Amino acid sequence: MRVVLVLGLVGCSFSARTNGSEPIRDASGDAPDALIIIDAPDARMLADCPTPAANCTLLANTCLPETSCYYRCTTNRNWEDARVRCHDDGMGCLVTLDDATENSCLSAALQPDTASNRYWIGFKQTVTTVEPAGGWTWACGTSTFTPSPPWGLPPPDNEPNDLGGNEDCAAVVNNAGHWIDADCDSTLDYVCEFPR
Ligand SMILES: [Ca+2]
Ligand SMILES: [Ca+2]
Ligand SMILES: [Ca+2]
Repeated sequence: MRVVLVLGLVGCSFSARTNGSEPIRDASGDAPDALIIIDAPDARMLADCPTPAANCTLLANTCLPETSCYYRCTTNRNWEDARVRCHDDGMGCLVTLDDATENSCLSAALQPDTASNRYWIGFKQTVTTVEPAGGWTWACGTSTFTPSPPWGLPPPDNEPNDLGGNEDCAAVVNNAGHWIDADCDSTLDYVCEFPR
């Protein structure tokens, strides 16, 4: 019996003995293989990205399309409002930057379009007794990545610097994926990330 299965999630082929509870023995005593052929697709099936909110644009197939859907949102909001809008508009979370690849790709893709040349990410200082670099956590996820050198900007533009004692939210300065700490009440563009 030839059984052909097409699976969308498995990128491999294999054969197996399948004839019910016991293998059929041939004259040699060996059980012949009933071949299951699994056609291997080139890419796994991906869920559609949610429809962007009115002020947001989906970055379709731009950065890590098999991992996440990214949205550039251009209605300036403070950090907390941006965080809530990503969630309530069904676009996931303020982006979690997991590594240099993700950070660099997004900053390069967004540079021509981001009005203020910077955007909120999901990094916030939740413990402010360890200024300026301690106590930072992600709104979603557990990334330990920060750009190198620390936050990407060499001296004299050291960041984070808690300028004015009031900078507890992180934004990307959109030239080479450098980060800054900024006043959470500042109103900036923001980027949402929806895991696929
Ligand atoms: Ca991410
Ligand atoms: Ca701070
Ligand atoms: Ca700063």
